[in-house]
Amino acid sequence: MKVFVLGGDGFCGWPTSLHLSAQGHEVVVVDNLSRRLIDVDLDVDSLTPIRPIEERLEVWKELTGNEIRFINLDLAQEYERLVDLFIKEQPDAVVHFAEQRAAPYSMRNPRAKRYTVDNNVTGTHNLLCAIVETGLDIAVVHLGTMGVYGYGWSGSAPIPEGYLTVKVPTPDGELDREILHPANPGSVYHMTKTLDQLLFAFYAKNDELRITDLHQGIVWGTQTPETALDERLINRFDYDGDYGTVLNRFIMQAAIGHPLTVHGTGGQTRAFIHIKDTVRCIEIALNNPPNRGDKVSVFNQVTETYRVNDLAELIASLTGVEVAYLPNPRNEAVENDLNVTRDRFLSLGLTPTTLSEGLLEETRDIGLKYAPRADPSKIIARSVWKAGMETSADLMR
Ligand code: NAD
Ligand code: USQ
Repeated sequence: MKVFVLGGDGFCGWPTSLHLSAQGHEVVVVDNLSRRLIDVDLDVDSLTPIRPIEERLEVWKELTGNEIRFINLDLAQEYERLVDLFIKEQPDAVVHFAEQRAAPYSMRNPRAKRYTVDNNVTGTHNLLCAIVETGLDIAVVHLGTMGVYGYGWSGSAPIPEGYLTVKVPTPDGELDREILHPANPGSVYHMTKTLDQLLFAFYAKNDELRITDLHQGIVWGTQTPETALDERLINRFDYDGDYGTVLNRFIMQAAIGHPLTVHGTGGQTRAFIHIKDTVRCIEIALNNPPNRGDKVSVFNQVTETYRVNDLAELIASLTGVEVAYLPNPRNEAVENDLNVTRDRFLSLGLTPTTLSEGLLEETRDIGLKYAPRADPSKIIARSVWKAGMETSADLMR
């Protein structure tokens, strides 16, 4: 299969590109390198020493003989180039990772809010519109998020895979209907993913595009078998207050002896998946596309759920580091239950990597090994959800 990986230089996109290439697919990475520029703007760096995309691809070819091409293109800004590229290359499928993905960054200031909406919504729409304009039958696999469902909306009822069956009262009795699960985003970033869902629903209905939307939980870990082949292929590891996600942040914090930064009580329950399983899920989704005329195919791409506080206590007990309960900079439920249906990937052969298997390796091979590269001043989360909210950065003044 010829696969375009949009956002193929990023944390999920890079290991996915290598995995698909290793499976024998022809892979083209399309990325505008905006994520690297945001690092420069925020004056932060990946904990792991990531190499320029050109060098990454040269090393991959040198080690495996497999060629991955790179095209620097802005999905949200360069519509005509995208159309020309599709006509010239005729890909079979596109994996769409190319969005601004950090919730705290999306709440940072008006500029970041507007950038996140413009970049994510226009990028996704450009992709769909270009497929229709070219008339090509390109299957789309998009990385959505568990956050589209929100937390606690339906109490302890399991979150279904995308669709909810409801009863609609009418004068003639009740109608059974299947609807997209109500959207309940918790940040401007998560809101863009709920808007993506509507774009997909429309283009699947109107133009019969074949679309898979993967509602992924928080990805943890760093390496896959392919990125671990050579240090020059290493995946990125974000730990700063905007882009670092909770479990990887705790692993890095423990490695440098920084108190673990629990927001609020830590009663927030979230869904997680290891990066090794992310790449496998994408491959499974590519191999099982919907047919033309089908509704959007939705998978919940998660393997385990944990309460933030339990993760912190677990890592503290393994490493001896303290847990710090900090003011929560986010406007989110203090605590929530989370019960997620995740049958589809399991039935298609996914064998999950569990926290108990991967945590020690991650702490040793990434956290401790690259600890000297950490800048502790970048750890505290400073982006607040509403003006006037206190953060732990305020306490440190
Ligand atoms: P990332 O920021 O590391 O990677 C995104 C990549 O897309 C970057 O390389 C960036 O340069 C590129 N990009 C962004 N806008 C672009 C544009 N307009 N044109 C071309 N390229 C563009 O993010 P990630 O962690 O790899 O996440 C990838 C996708 O997976 C995102 O859509 C995110 O919402 C989703 N996701 C991530 C996680 C997670 O925990 N990392 C969890 C659930 C879902
Ligand atoms: N949290 C802490 N301490 C920290 C960092 C986070 O307690 O140091 C808490 C947050 O307040 C939140 C939870 O941990 O309650 C998760 O935060 P996160 O930053 O790990 O994850 P989130 O902001 O939800 O975003 C990440 C990715 C995003 C993806 C999402 C999947 O950045 O791209 O869509 O996970 S999900 O959460 O399932 O929607």
